[in-house]
Amino acid sequence: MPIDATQPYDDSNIFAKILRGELPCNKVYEDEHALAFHDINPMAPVHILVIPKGGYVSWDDFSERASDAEIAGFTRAVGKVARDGAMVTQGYRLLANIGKRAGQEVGHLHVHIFGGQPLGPMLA
Ligand code: DGP
Repeated sequence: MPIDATQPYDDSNIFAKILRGELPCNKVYEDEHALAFHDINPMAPVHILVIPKGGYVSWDDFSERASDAEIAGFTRAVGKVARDGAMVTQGYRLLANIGKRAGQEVGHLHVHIFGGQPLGPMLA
């Protein structure tokens, strides 16, 4: 069920549990600001989620409340994961769903990285 991204951050969400080590994930990358892991339900040959270590509901919340260091660190981590996955030459897609109407299911900011095949039209 999509979440209301205007609500305050609630650390009972699945990705907060992954960050605390209470649930497993198939980790791709981790640093001070970010954790990246494979999506449990991949929609492309490469489908990785990158999440910030801090508790932010959505990109909206993150861009408003996160420090410059968190924003820089997280943004660089997304780029690094894509580069390390050698997706840059073939192209890839970044996507973040924000709120109910976009179908956001987990109330902790996550950026999807899709790649490994031609991706087709944006909203298909
Ligand atoms: P979104 O609709 O943007 O909120 O996407 C949520 C994504 O999270 C969806 O592609 C499936 C993925 N997901 C949900 N639960 C888990 C989980 O427990 N582990 C992993 N790795 N991915 C999950």
